[in-house]
Amino acid sequence: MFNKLLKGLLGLAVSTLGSVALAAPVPESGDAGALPSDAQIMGDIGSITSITGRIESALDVDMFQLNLASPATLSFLTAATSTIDSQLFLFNSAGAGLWANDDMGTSLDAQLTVPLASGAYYLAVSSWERRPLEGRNLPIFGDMRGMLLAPLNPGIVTAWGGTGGIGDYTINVAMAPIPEPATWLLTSAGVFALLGRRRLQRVSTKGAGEPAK
Ligand SMILES: [Ca+2]
Ligand SMILES: [Ca+2]
Repeated sequence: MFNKLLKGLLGLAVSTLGSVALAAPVPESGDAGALPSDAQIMGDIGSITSITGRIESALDVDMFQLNLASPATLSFLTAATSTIDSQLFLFNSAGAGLWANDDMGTSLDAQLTVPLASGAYYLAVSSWERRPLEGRNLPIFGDMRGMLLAPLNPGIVTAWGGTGGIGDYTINVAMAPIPEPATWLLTSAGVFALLGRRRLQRVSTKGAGEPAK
């Protein structure tokens, strides 16, 4: 049974490596839209290692729709090779703001690292200081440097305000799965049961070799 478990785990590791090997950089196709209705559809986030594109005018914003198959901590990091003062914005499947960042630390490159449930999300990239607005034309996020920002206003993104610089970007994508508590409990219980059984087997084998009292 222990060998079976080991084989199962090795199989899982090999299939995980296989899926990682299939992940690839994805370029912006033409000019990605700026709102959920015309965002570029990217599919499964696990198949993407990076997104490359271009902010081609002072008003350009690129939005990408991503699907997360299971809970994970996702990292979107604008690479230092990018030639814009990048900002990253994450929206839920309805287009409401979740998280934003302009600069992380002393860098002008934006970064988002956040735990997320499975589902559809919209990631937008813009040049500072082009920012998302909700239906009343209020900014969805504030404009503070160096930190992860939660939304100021809960409305969904309907437009963008301000202008930004022109240039290229690369957003590196990384994903660390979050095990579901129930799965962990079941796995731990299984491993403890297995270890307990092996220990009992050892004790009984040892006991069999001892002289009877
Ligand atoms: Ca673009
Ligand atoms: Ca920035």
